[in-house]
Amino acid sequence: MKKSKKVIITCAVTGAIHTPSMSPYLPITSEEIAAAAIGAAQAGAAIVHLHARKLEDGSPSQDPALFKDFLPQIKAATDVVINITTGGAPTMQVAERLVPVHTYKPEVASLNMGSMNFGLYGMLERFKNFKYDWEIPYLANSDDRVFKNTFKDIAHILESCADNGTRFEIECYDIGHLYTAAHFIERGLIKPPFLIQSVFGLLGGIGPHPEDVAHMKRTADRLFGDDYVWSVLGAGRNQMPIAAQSLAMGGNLRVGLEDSLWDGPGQLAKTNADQVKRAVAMIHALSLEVATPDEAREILNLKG
Ligand code: KMH
Ligand code: ZN
Repeated sequence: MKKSKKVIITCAVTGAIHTPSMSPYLPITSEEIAAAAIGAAQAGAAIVHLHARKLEDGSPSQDPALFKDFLPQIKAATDVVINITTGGAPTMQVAERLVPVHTYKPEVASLNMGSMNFGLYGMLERFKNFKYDWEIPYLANSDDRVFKNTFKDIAHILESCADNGTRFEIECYDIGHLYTAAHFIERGLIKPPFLIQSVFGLLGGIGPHPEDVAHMKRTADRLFGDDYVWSVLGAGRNQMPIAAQSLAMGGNLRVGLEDSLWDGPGQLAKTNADQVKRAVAMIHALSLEVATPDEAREILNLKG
């Protein structure tokens, strides 16, 4: 793992997993997404990971016109690194998922390293009073849905973005995804430093146990040596415990309402910045430092 005293905080401000009725604080409109990203950057996030949502019902959308409504606002107010999703939502086809990244050629884009079950079990029971027609089927049908990221899909994403200078946030939800990343590195389609984002605690992927975290890092160390920058995210209640484990092991972290709606037990996070502030406090408690966007650019060798 490439080590640094500076910890890179990524904030994923809205995503596509949570639905609007789960939290009044989930950013939906361009103003809300811009304000969330700017607030996260001001609190210490070096990178913001961005999805868009339809105004009328908060459903996930990869319409580049929606991104156009918040990207300039974020860029005008901060120097935060922009990271645009290529995951979109598990219901979308790859061609649709790629449009915003092809349009805006960001410094960073996500890249999901395998097809997987993406279980949203439990959310229907935990949350009530869904307001929009799409929310209940979106959650209920997750038990028969595959988040499709075949080798062909991954190669297409890498090849079609090859001239953009975009670095990928390589999302690894299980150990096999590290080996898939190694395969694409061997094919020359991904260049160092590799930003490995390990995802823990999503149903369908690796669990959040410290043994899982240790195994992920140990395997990444063996496959990528000093050529990779390691970041982690924990789903839901696992968010801060997973972040703490990464910090203790010299890694980086991702927070944000895409990954968890919570700011402590039973307490909905009112802003993305609240979660970033928790992460900053943990970093300082361990006598570590928070990377600025420019320091993140240097560590990750971004195009700037
Ligand atoms: N939703 C996260 C677990 C993407 O946008 O490409 C992973 C993610 C997917 O961020
Ligand atoms: Zn995402």
